Amino acid sequence: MNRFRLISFGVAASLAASQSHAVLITEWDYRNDAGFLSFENTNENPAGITPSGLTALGVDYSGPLAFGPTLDGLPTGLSWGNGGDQSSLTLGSSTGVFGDEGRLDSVTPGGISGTVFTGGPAVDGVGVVHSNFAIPQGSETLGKAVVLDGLELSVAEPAAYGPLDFAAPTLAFGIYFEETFNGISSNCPYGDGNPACEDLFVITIPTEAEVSVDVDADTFEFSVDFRLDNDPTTELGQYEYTITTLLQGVDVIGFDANSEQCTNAGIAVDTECWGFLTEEGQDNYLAASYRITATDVTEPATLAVFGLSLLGLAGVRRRQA
Ligand SMILES: [Ca+2]
Ligand SMILES: [Ca+2]
Ligand SMILES: [Ca+2]
Repeated sequence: MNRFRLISFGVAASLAASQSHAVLITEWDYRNDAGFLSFENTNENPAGITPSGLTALGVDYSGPLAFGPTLDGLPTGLSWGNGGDQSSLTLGSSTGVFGDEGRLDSVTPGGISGTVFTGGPAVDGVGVVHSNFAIPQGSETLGKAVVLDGLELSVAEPAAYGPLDFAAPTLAFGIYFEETFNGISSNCPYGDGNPACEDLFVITIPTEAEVSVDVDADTFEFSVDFRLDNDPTTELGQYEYTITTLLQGVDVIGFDANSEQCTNAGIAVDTECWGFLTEEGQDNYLAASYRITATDVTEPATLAVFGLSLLGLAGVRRRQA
């Protein structure tokens, strides 16, 4: 009994000691912008794909996946087709308001700034609109694009640590587009064929992200961890932060590893992949939002939380099987 008390006291004392100088960042200012790093038609050249807009928010790119000092100067829109009969992709921030069938009412092209609280609700980020309209036969169509998505954080609270700028891990998404034939809806490769065959975007995300998908809820999430200081004994190093990006508003579809869709998108062998289906004849809004959570890396409870998230992933896998 005495020994147990002694050990308990020892653990409590050491926890208290290790946490006495821990500083949790509770509030962040953020800037998020995204642009097309590259794009090509189905013949693997850029002919017939017209870029528009430019990223200009000055999002810092000095993170571990740096592509340059800032994200500025990348196109935010792509269009294909001729004259008045065009389809397009537009990167922009959503209002966060969902309209009929989960789709957004409006999107503002370009980046977005705001405030996000650690452990708080998700905040608006830069999403994408696919304006999906019939284009003339023989037109070039989009085949593949790479989107560079940058999130820059600076510490707002505690104020004593601000404004500590931090370039969160830079993400490069691959988008592989399949423009489907619209003629006979009973022969559609994907979706319900109403009002015509839905088009498909298979996405690839960086290997450092942890993916969690709920196909039934049409929610695609991925998380990336970061630290303000890699030394856990320092006051800023005791917490690891996780940025989770949520993509919502468009039907999510899963594909088996080594399927035609995953292989065409360049997904590694034996790796499942996911896509988004977009309806013909309308604007399809895929909204992006972010949330930030923190974990005390000095607490053994981290292991329990990690174990639970693995169980969650196992559940997702089972549902898709
Ligand atoms: Ca189409
Ligand atoms: Ca189609
Ligand atoms: Ca439909």
